Amino acid sequence: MSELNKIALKIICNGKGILAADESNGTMTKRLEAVSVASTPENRLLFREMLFSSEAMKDCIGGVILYDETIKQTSSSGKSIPDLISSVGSVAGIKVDTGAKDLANSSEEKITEGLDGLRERLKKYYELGARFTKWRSVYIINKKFPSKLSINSNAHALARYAALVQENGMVPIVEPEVLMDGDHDAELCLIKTSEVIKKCFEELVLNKVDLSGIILKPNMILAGNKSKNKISNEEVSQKTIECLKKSVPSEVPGIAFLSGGQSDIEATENLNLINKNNNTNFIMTYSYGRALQQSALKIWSKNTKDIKATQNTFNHRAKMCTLAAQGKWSIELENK
Ligand code: 5MM
Repeated sequence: MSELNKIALKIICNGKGILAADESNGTMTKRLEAVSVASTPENRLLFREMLFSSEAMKDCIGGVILYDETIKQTSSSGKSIPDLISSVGSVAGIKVDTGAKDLANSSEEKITEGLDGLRERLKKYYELGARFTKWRSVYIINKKFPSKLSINSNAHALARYAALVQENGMVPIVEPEVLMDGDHDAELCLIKTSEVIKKCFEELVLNKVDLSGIILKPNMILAGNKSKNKISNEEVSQKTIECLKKSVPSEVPGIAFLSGGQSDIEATENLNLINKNNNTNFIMTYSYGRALQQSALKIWSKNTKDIKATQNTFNHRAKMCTLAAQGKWSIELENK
């Protein structure tokens, strides 16, 4: 077993999942202002530190994806944030892309940037304690999109990123996200997501990336958020498994889904069914941002001094997601 494979398994085995807390300052500002909390470096740290020091970290959260600001911050106990995370057996990770920019000659679409100077930045993040990384590509979807240009360019960038990350002893999370926005049906999502993922693996192989040392972070197969043809959670799970079976090479140890704008319960229920129906060898778990944090943020905003209530809310969400990652979640446990 390679070192990279060991790190990947440590992050996602035994029902553990990933807390995506890598919102850039722009996104975090939107999230905090939506609940009337000022977005200062101190408040961003305060909220995140509460999550990282909660009880559920030990048994549920195998890895935390950080943003550049957070990985360099110090916790109230004096420990660095990566040390705080590793002290409970979890692994610190870092978002290394520098964001999605307009794609030349297809301006409705995006290309994720961040390759310039990446090798040097990776060395610094390793020294700070990161052992895995994340790079997210985003794709709009309708009959015309994503275009071949967007699929090819983003896959190329993801693969070059992943190769550099492995060269520096860290596990790359490869995140191609086909967005939920639109009135498309789930069948189109299945077709387009399969095409996107297949192209990513073609490029990963070309770049000689060790597939046993990556984690794939895809979207689930869903109808668009404005679609009139919604499908059941059971169908979501079946179509998602069908897509991954067809497009992901068997060497990949695990798949950690993004929540993508689903409600926290929906993201949990869908993950649970995916695991109940999982007839592959892939570990299927979560790498949720909003679906793990939203409820805790809401509680915190009511009284920013109430650390206990905020942590209790986060603990419950993380426990529910970890049950779902084992196919053991139920609505009764959810409402207990
Ligand atoms: C946590 O949010 C990440 C994006 O932040 P920026 O847009 O500020 O760069 C995002 O990549 C996230 O990790 C994934 O989309 C998963 O989050 P969700 O909320 O979709 O589960």
